[in-house]
Amino acid sequence: MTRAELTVEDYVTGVRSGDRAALGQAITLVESRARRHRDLAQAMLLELLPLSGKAHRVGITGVPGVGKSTFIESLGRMLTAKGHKVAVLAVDPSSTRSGGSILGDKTRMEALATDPNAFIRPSPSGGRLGGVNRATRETMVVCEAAGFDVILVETVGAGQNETVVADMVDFFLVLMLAGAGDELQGIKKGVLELADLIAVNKVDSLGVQAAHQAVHQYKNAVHILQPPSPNWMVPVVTCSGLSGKGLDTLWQKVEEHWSTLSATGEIAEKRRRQRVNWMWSMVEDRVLDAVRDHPEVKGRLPDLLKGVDDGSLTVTLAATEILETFGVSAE
Ligand SMILES: Nc1nc2c(ncn2[C@@H]2O[C@H](COP(=O)(O)OP(=O)(O)OP(=O)(O)O)[C@@H](O)[C@H]2O)c(=O)[nH]1
Ligand SMILES: [Mg+2]
Repeated sequence: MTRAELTVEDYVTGVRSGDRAALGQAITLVESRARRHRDLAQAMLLELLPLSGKAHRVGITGVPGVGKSTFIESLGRMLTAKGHKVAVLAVDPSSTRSGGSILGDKTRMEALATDPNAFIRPSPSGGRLGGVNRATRETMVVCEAAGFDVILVETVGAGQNETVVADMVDFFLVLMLAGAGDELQGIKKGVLELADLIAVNKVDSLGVQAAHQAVHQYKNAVHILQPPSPNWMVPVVTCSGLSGKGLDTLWQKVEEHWSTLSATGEIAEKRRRQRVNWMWSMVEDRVLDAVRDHPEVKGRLPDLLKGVDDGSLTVTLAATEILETFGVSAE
């Protein structure tokens, strides 16, 4: 059967039955930017939504080469061995440019990719961050409805992606390397502010002293930041994605975070806030697209840009004219 022939019920039944081909098709539907797919996708999501929400959603970030893919492969396998069903999603709007990294991931996550209790989905290609964001959040719903109880969302630590991912997960994990200041690692202080846990990775290649020093350094960095919750002090641990060392302890922290913050109601509150943020960011995206695509706005734009450029027009006047041309009055 081709995708065009599938009904909402076909998708829902397929996803619920745990059929992987159906899961893949449902995600492709969610990722589609075609108007006719959008209504179908939303109708499907409406039915899947009550079945979702029970999974641990964990975001994982770190600079290129920190070992994210290797880490996720080991952690994923450890979790499936414990009986979990693990979905791995990626948020990386630049993945079309670095197409090689997806290929690399396929080989790096070889064992996980063939694990019947794991499901790996790279980011939708060619998307802007807003689009990738929407698709990933909705893919999460589909995976949870399909029975996945751990969702790992990977993103490259190199820009605004981290904030976007931190705002769609319950737990945000930052992988770091030892022996380099955060400036050297190209990671901004802002990322540490988002962290629920910091893991110094590749500990297998470190001496005891160096590992200890790195932990100390990040503990100091975390210490001066506001904790993400009064009930959660950000732990700094060491691990090795390659050898699997430390992953057990690390996952215990994730579980501990989940049980503590579930009990206080903070997980539920965080998710509620995330949904509201998501709604508004989607409104912003759509409105901005509509304004930019408006034929009359497009016609006026060259003159307005020129005016803003050469200083003959104030920015406020230009913005006001764009909005009025679009149909939003200044008052
Ligand atoms: N010694 C050691 N090497 C590791 C470890 N994890 C990853 N590596 C190596 O580090 C390199 C990068 O690992 P990846 O897992 O691809 O890193 P990544 O963060 O996914 O990289 P990008 O996808 O490019 O952002 C590879 O050569 C790995 O073999 C580790 O725990 N210990
Ligand atoms: Mg990778």
